[in-house]
Amino acid sequence: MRIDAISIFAQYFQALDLSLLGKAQAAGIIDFKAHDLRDYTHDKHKTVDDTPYGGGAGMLMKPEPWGEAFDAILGEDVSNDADGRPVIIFTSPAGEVFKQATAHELAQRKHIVFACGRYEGIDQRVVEYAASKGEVRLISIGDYVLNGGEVAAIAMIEAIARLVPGVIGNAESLVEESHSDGLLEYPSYTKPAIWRELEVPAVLLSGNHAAIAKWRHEQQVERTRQVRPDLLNE
Ligand code: JF8
Repeated sequence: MRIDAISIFAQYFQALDLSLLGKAQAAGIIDFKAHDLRDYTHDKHKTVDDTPYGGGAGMLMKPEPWGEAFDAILGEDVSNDADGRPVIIFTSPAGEVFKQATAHELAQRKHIVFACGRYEGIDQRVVEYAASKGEVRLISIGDYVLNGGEVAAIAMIEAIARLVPGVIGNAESLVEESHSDGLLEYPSYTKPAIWRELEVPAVLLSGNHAAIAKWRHEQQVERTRQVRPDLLNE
């Protein structure tokens, strides 16, 4: 799988060289590259922003550097077969909310490009232009306000990459996740059995695997009911 990210803060993506994705890159499973949008400017000041038509607060990202970045990264022409067509994700608080199901869908793709805005966002024509190069999606990581799309893209890349076969060391973790679909995790304990007078629930020390599975499922349902009742109706 190929993943590109376009941003004026390409250094953010160095976080992905750690752990998981770093190993997947070394193993050749994922080919990730962060691109500095300013490399696609031509003026002395590497300008990427300008004032909005119609007025309003703040600055917008101007279209020209984005157009050049997409041309360079995606080529002047793109394959039209559904499988190889890149998906271009604009991180946006106005997008559909990213879910585990979104991560599973995107983990099937061959090429994903993240367009990470800053300021008050990107000139809308950039979204239209990107649609001539691939499948465009506007995606948000949740209902809160960030200063730009980089942190959102990093979260999505980590969620997607760990679903790509060979990336996660522990294939069992993914199987277990798929069984506990839509519920919060049960509480977990390790040694010692008593720590600062706090005991591990006795059932976990019983060796009774059926009882343990039942207890864990009950914990999941109860936690979900208390903290995230919305998940029980999805
Ligand atoms: C941004 C560009 C976002 N969940 C989210 N909150 N805020 C953002 C976001 C994304 C892009 C830009 N400001 C300027 C905020 C996502 N995804």
